[in-house]
Parts: sequence; C-alpha cells; structure tokens
Amino acid sequence: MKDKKISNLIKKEEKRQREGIELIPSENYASSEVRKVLSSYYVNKYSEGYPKKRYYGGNENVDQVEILCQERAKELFKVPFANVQPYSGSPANLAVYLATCHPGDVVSGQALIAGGHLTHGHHVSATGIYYKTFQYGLIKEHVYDGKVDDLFDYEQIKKIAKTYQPKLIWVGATAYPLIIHFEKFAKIADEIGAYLAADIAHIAGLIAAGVHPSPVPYVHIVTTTTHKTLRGPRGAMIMVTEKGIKKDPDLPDKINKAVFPGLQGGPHDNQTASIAVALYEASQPSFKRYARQIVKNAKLLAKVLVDGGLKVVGGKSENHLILVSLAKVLGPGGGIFAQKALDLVGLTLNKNTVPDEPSSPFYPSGIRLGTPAATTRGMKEKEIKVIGKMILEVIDLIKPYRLPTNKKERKDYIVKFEKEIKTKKEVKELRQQVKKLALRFPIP
Ligand code: DSN
Repeated sequence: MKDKKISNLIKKEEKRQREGIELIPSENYASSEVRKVLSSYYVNKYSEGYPKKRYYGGNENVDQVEILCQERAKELFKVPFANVQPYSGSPANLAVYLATCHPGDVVSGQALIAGGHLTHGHHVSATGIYYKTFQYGLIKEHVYDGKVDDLFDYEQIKKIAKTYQPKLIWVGATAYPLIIHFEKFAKIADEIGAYLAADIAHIAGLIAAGVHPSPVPYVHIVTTTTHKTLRGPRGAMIMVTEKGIKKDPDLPDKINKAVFPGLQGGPHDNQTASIAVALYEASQPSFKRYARQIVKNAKLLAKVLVDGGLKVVGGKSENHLILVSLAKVLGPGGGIFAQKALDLVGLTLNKNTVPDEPSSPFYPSGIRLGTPAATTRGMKEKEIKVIGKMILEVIDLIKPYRLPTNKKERKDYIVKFEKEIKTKKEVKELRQQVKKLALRFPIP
C-alpha cells in the first residue's frame, strides 16, 4: 500500500485486535467474507431509490443484491417486509419516527440511564429534540438482587402511555442483561393504539438463532444494526411485521420513503451485499451453536463476577452482556478506572452508566461487557472463567483510586492513575497472560 500512514495504522489495529480480548458487547468480528464483500466493486456504485425504481443506470446487479438481502432478512426474522438501506442504527431509528410521527408528537422509550439508546428519545438526540418524549426506567428495588427476571417498571410505562398517549413506543436496549418480554409492552401499546417498535440491535443474532424470544409477533416495527451479535458489517435494517401491516397497510411504504428520500441519499451497495452475506451466515446451523455459546459464556462470566463480590444488574446475564456497578468498590465515576486499567491488560470493555447512577454519563460508575466477540474466536467456559478472574484481579488492583469530586482535578488525576497502573508488575504480567490467551484464538 502506498499510503504508509494508513497502512501502518491498519497493522496496528490488527495487532490490537489479535492480541487483546474484545469484551464490548456491541462489537464482534465479522467473517473474512463479510469484510471482503465490503471492499468489492459495489463500493463504486450509486443507486438512489429501490430495486427496479432507481434514479441512476447500471443497477441491474445492485437490484439483485438488494432483493436478495431483503429476502434473507425476511426469512431469517420471519417478517413480510425489510428495508436494508439504513446506514446504521441511529438513522434507522430516526426513519421510524419520520414514518410514524409528526414533529412534536409524543413518544416513549427506555431512558439511557436505564439501559436504553440515545435514539429512544434522549433529550440530546434529534429524537428528543423534535419529538416530545417521556422515558421509562427499571424497578430500582430489584436492580441488583437477582430476585426478578424482568426489571422493567411496567406501572410507569402504563402510566406514561395512559397519561400522554404516545404515538410510538420503543422497546429494546443497549445495556439490559435479561430476556425482554415484548408481549408485556405490546399489551400497553395496543391499549392506546400506539405503534410499538422493537430495537433489537444488541440481540438480533440471538433472536435469529432462536436463543432469545422474537418481538415479531408482538410489535409493528423492528429495527436492528447488523454488526453486533448478528456479526455482519456496519449497517442496519428496518422490518415491518404482519401485525404492523395489519395496523397500517402503508407502513412499509412509509418506512421506505422515510429512509429514502426522507433521510438518506444513495444506499451503500457494498454494505448491502455484505449484510446479505452476514444474513446467509446467520441462517446456518453453526450460527445457532455460536449464539447458544454466547449466552452460556455471558451467564458464566456474570457468575464469576458476582462470586468475586461485584454487583451486576439483574444479578446475572440471560443474553450476551453484563452490566456491573462499581460504585461500591471504586466510588462514583469509577467506571473510567476499570475501563482504562482493563484496556492496559488487553481486555477491552466500556464504562457505562448504571440504573442508580450516582455520577454522570461521561464518568459513569459501571462497566458493560459481553461475550459475542470472544465467542466468535472460539472461547468457551474454560477461557471465560480465566477472563472473569483477570477482571476481578484488575479491579482489586485499582481499589485505592477515587474520581476527584472537583471536576477540574479529574483529568490530571486520571493521567496520574494511568502512569502508576502501567508500571505495576501485576498489570504487566496480566497483559502477557491476555496476549497469550488471545493468540491461541485467531480472529477471522
Ligand atoms: N453504540 C452502541 C452500543 O455500544 O450499544 C449502541 O448504538
């Protein structure tokens, strides 16, 4: 490659991915075929419009790619309609608003702090700026005790629905470790005649494999990204269910118009082709085994962390992720220390707010981790136990540190923290252990 700077940065990223263990629950390793198709000649094409209704010539092959991709999505998720053009999850969700609501209409979704997504109506997102949002949360009382299998506060959801009559209700999360009972949301949405949209970005692969219940019988619209548990390229899809078509026969058309020309220009045809490959892969029996193993691994990882004295949301994991509160161990805002120290040993995860967050989204008190990527590499219970123990060791090492309450002192304190941690003998040893383990499991 002539561009030495980018070539060097690609090599560095490859090394980072090979020698570390990826635990961010929304990341994964796409297959080499998925990556190859992304750089195919479809990268060169423009094709505004939809199959057989394009604004440019030369789309005879693109049409077939897009139709194939739609058909595979429909078959995998058992829906009658799929739009495979959204560039990613946030534009896909915004298209749903555009298709179902007018600016200023009332909508409801899970609060970010309770594990929802920005696009479910957070005030800094366009969805919270252009629509009037009322957000719901979790039952605080049982967040960590592991005594209940469903943490959603249905009384609150019902009250919002009855009082404010949202036109659109979102169900789906980015940081929720338990099975989602879509039927309970449907009961509330149906009572007030609202559209119910499930954002299954995190759990799409688990649903496709049948290891997490599908929202399809209960909701009108399903959105998903394609690069998380579904293990494809960056991208997203919007699907309409039979129930959605029954409620509003024009819904597929409204979704299409919202995506293009409402929000987007030309679809990324290389992305569409690559999503089609990922959907093919997700329909294979090996994908079912993969998804089952993701859940087994996450359950075990949660148990190792709980047995090691950490508080995890739900007291367990039933899907692919674990949300840990470190507020007691590292104080408010302590997630930053855990993320940085674990990064230094080669275990990558992200700091995250917890439902009873005592700090802020930038300095949250928890960490979020998961098993989709490690499972893709072939890691199973034996390796997961080792990873869990290493996480506990790192957290133990950083227990003396506390985020300064004075905001001006924070930056310097974190720099000092990193310097001190980097030189610790235990950290250097753990880094070598992680590297050795990671290299035994090649990335695709
Ligand atoms: N950024 C994604 C996640 O990490 O969950 C959500 O968009």
